[in-house]
Amino acid sequence: MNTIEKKQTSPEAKKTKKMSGGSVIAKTLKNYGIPYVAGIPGHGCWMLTDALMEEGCEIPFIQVMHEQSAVHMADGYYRASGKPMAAITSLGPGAANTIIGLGTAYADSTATILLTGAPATHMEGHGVMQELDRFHSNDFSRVTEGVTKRHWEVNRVEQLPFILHRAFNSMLSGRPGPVHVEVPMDIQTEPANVELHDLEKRMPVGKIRADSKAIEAAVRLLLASERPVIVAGGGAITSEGTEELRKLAEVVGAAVVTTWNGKSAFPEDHRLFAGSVGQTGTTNGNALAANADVVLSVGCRFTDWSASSYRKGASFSFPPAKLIHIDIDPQEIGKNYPTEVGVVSDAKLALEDMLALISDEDMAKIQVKRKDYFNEIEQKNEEWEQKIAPRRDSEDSPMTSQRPLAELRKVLPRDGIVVVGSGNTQGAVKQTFPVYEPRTFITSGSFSSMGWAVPAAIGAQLAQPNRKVVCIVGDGDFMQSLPEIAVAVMHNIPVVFLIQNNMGYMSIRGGQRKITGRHIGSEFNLKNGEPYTPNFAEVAKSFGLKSWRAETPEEVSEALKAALETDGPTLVEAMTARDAGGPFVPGWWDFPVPAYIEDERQDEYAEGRALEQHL
Ligand SMILES: Cc1ncc(C[n+]2csc(CCOP(=O)(O)OP(=O)(O)O)c2C)c(N)n1
Ligand SMILES: [Mg+2]
Repeated sequence: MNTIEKKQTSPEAKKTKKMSGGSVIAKTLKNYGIPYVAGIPGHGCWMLTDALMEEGCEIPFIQVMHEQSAVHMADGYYRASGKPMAAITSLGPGAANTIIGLGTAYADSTATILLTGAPATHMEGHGVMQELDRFHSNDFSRVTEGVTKRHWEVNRVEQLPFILHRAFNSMLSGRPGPVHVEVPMDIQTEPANVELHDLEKRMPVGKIRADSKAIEAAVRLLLASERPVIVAGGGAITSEGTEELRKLAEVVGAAVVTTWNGKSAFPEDHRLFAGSVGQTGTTNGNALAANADVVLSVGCRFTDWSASSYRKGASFSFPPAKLIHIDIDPQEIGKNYPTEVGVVSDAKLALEDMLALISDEDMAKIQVKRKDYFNEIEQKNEEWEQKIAPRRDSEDSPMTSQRPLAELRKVLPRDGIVVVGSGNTQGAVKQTFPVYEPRTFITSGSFSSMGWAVPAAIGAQLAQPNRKVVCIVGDGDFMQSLPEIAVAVMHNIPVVFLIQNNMGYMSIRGGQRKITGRHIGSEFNLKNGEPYTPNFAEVAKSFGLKSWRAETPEEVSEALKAALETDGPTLVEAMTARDAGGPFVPGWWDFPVPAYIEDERQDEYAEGRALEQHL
């Protein structure tokens, strides 16, 4: 993917065992299976990127237009494959540009390794070009403290094998997350005799498995329950436990609901699928989960968004419902809700262990006992279908946010992947775009970063070159990383970028209007009040993508078909309505109402807040 001008290595140089710090890193990344490195070279990382051209160290380099995108790309790669890729940047601004990338990966627990350059150790603190030195010499690392699982500063080349196996162990084991290694410029160039470490010898055998008492208690509760609901979070997908999840749901007769990151953990055309939970969840999902007597949570941490800010009866009711909470991270157990059974385990293994305790006889009894419950799930699903149908099937032009999604679903294969940005599109896809296989829906669920979707989709396509990848993104979100479409062109990465253009931050305007009845800074307008937008299809053409601007459902449908058949990146700009185009809001969200509003909105807020169960 990159052009590597092969360096001529002299026979003497080949004989010596000494390697520069840069080569130690490049060779280790290669040995540990890193498939791509994304980033922007700068003087602070010259010898890190240079080492990627050394014999035996070659890893394709994808240059991006903004360092944040390098981390988002690695994040998308991990979410689509479960495998990490790396990002490399220079020091100073290049390194600082990665912070939102790291924060996004940290919030959603995705494994990514970032290497940044730093001033040479003998120059630290002197105000080296691009150094942050006033509070503390070479101070960038501390900036990453809140957004990484761990970080390391390298002081000697000899430390590198140790630091690198620690970094890989940290990002991949337990609850995954992003790690950062800072490599001073002299360490990148200095030679040393080092022995590289095998990663297999530095990783545990197997994964964390639950205490058998916890598994027995969980199964007893589920078998005795009347209205069980399984909440699938991102951990169900990360653990590769979706097959076990489906089997357990069938065996115990539980409805399954998903969170942002849990979407795609369960096939949405399965009779036990009951939508999603939270503020922009679905009516069926929220109603069933809020009225369950036993909830089994699989790799979900109950964010306020997924739990309707813990308002009793909106998405959940603990108590009276009893919670079985499976999580790899013991700190999540009991954090937001009291648990009946807290299970610390890899989700797949816990589900496997639970299945092993359930007999055919138990299963047969359950199917009889759940007859009415199954009917209720079906009926609630039908009610939701009736609610979304008018927006999804609307013939309006400009279109609803949902209509282009309906057209896309018709033409995207079952294993096609959608990578979804923030704003109205994020909620609309969650509610009205069914997915069927794990890792086919990817979104920045918790940090919900604008600017993430475009590079993340490129990363997902790199991870899954044989699948269709569609990036669904609002115009505002798109404009935060628009230049990255150049990367897709240069490397011929065939992502379809579906831009929903409603000329502004309409999800934000919706919230502003709802709470205060007015809005500021959310519409894109000219001075005279006329709506403003660039023509994204034309912009894309000038970048070298085949593109279409679609005003009607028919035009979107035709454009998407053509885009998916194109061998190379494409862009479809769907013109969507500023009004009445957003997702439904079946849940609740704790957003304080300002004191100067003195009408019923204050009472509604106070009433909701009084019902919150998390304190
Ligand atoms: C980096 C970042 N800044 C601000 C926000 C807050 N925010 C969430 S959605 C949104 C608007 C998104 O606009 P667009 O992509 O056009 O989608 P729309 O809401 O119009 O559907 C904003 C500003 C965010 N999520 N991320
Ligand atoms: Mg918009």
